[in-house]
Amino acid sequence: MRRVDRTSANMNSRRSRRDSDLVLSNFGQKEHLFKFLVIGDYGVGKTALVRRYTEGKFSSNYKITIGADFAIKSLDWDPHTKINLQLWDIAGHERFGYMTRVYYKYAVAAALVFDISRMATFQSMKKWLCDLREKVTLSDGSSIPIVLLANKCDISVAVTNEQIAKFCRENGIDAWYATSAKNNTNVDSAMRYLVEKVLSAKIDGGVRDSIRLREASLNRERSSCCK
Ligand SMILES: Nc1nc2c(ncn2[C@@H]2O[C@H](COP(=O)(O)OP(=O)(O)OP(=O)(O)O)[C@@H](O)[C@H]2O)c(=O)[nH]1
Ligand SMILES: [Mg+2]
Repeated sequence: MRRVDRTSANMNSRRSRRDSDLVLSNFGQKEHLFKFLVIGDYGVGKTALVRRYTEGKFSSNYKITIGADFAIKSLDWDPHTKINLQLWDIAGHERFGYMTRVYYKYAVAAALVFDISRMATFQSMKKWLCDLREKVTLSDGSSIPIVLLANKCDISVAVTNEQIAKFCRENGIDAWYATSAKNNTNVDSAMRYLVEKVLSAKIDGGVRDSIRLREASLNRERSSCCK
């Protein structure tokens, strides 16, 4: 996975193409580039999920993510559509939190990840959700599609399905999956769900222009969701 420099200037200068765009290939095939975020507390398995999805690999070693990494996965969605997913794996440790605004920019969907064996990481979901909704909206003011991932379902469970379903109901999250990066459980399905949501929301054409990062002053209006 590629490490992302922790300054917006470097990030912009290193981009070879826009974060989210639509191009027509020579063969009349539509090609999309979608930026997805993977967020949640440290150690919940964000990097492991991204690695599982993009490389088909898993390691039991924990190597903390510094700042953010990203990885690309190309999907031949249908005979007319190719999708390049840019998965941004955001460091979960609080000391990197000050950069989330930059990392979230131009995202069109997000996976919120917690560790199903650690209740505290589930309780943090509200904070991550609020942060995301405050900082990223579509041009019509709606929030980007979100999926909740209860990761490490291959080990002991500390959060029940009922608790997860209730959280989703109360917070407007339409889907959640019990995942295991280790056993490759539901990782593809969760990502597929997000792609379908983005495509069906018809934000695929000129996505970049349809996403805007809210200014700090606007954020204050919505900050109540975390209270
Ligand atoms: N059993 C099990 N272990 C997992 C799973 N996913 C991740 N892990 C382990 O959990 C630890 C943390 O995983 P990471 O993917 O590095 O966690 P992270 O969320 O990226 O953490 P930060 O980079 O600090 O934000 C590692 O030791 C992984 O091997 C899983 O599905 N099952
Ligand atoms: Mg990581």
